[in-house]
Amino acid sequence: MSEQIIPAAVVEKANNAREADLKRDYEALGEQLARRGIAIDTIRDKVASFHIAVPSWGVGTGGTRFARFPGAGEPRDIFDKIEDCAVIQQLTRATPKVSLHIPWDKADPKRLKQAASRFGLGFDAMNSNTFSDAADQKLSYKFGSLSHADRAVREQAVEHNLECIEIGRDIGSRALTVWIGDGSNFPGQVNFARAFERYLDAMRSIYAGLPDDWKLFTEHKMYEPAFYSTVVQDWGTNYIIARELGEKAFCLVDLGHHAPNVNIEMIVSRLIQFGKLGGFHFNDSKYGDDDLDAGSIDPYRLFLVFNELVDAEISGAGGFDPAHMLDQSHNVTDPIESLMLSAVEVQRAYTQALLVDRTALEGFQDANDALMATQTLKAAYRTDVEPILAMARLNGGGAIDPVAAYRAAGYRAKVASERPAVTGGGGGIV
Ligand SMILES: [Mn+2]
Repeated sequence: MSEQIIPAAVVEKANNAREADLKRDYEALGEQLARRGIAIDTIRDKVASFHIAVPSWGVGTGGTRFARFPGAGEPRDIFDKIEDCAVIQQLTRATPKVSLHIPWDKADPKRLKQAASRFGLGFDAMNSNTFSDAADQKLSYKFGSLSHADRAVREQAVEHNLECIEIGRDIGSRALTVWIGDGSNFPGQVNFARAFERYLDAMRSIYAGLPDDWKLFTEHKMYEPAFYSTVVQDWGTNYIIARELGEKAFCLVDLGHHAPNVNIEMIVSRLIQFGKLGGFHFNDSKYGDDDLDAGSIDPYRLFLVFNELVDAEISGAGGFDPAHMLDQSHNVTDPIESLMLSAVEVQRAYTQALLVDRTALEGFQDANDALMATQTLKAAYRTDVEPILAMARLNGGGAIDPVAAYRAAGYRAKVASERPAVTGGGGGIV
C-alpha cells in the first residue's frame, strides 16, 4: 500500500457525505444508458483505467511574460512537486504518472524513483529544455538550439537530449518529448530550408540514442518565443519529422499550439490514419498558447478530439496507443485544484465519446443526414457523465469530489507553513 498524503479519514468523511446521492445518480444514469444499449459499469471500468500524466512544472504557479505572482506553499524542488502530484493522484485516481522536465527536475535518479514509488507514482515522458539557458551552460540558445547555425550549439543541445534519455532510462520513463523554441523574429533572419535541415540532422542523432522500447515525441508550435517563423511550426512539418526519423518517432499535439479556429480534431484523425499520433498535451485556449485548464474554454472541442480517439480505439487502428499529458500554466488558481479538475475534464471528454452511437452515426453519414449525424454526437456530449467519473474515483479509493476533499484536508495551508515562498524560477510554459 503506497503512502497517502491526504489523511484517509478526511477523504472518507467527504465521501460519506456524498455517497448515497452518488449511488442514486449512478443508478438513474445507468437506467438511461441501458435504454440506449449501453452498460454503465463497462463504461465506468474503461474510465477507471484511463490515465493522464501530470507535468511536474504544472504544480507551481506559471506566470506570464509580464510577471509571476507566486502562490502559497509552492513546491521548492522536484521532491515537493512529486508530493503535490501524489495528492492529485490520491484524490482523482486518474494521474499515476509524472512527466519531468530537465534540467528543472534534475536529481539523483535513485532518489527520484524512491520519492515517486513511495506514493505509487511512475514517470511518463521526459521533457528536454533547449529553449532557455541553464545556469551552468557553456553556449547560449538565444539564437536557437537544435537548428542553430553553430554546430557546437547543436551538439550541446543533442547532448542534453541524450542526457534526458539516460535519466529517463534510470527512472522507468519510455518516451522523450522534444519541443524547441527555435525560429526567427525577422524575415530574412533565417534560411528556412537550411535551419530545418540542421534540425533534422540533430534530431537524427537524438533518435539514434533512443532505446528500442522508447518513443520520441516532437511537438509543433506555430509561434512564440519566435514571432516571425518557427522551425517546427505546424502538424505538417511535424509529420515530416516523424516520417524522416523512423518508426519510433511520433507527433505530439498540444491543443494550444495551433492557429485560432484550426480544426484540431481533424489533425488528430489524419495523424491516426497514418500511424503518427504520439499523444497530447491537454490544455485549453481562447487566443493562442494560453495554457488554460483543459476543457475550461471549449469543452466541445475536447470532446470532438476524443470522438476521434475513441473511433480509432474501437476500429483497432494499428499501434494506436497515444500518451495523454496535461500541459497547463496556472496563474490565478491553486495548481493542484486546476490539475485535478483538468484531469477529470479529460476523462469526461473520453467518457462522453464512449457514449457515441457509432453504428447510428455511420448510417447517418452514409445517408448524408447531416442533421442527425451531428445530433448523434450532441446526444453523447449532452449526457452528464459525472456519476460515472465519481464512481470510478470512489471505487479506486479516490474522492467523489476531489476539490472538496482537498480543501477539507487543508493541504495548501499546511505546505505553505513548511515551504518558504519561491520568488524566481522557470515558468515552464511549453
Ligand atoms: Mn506542450
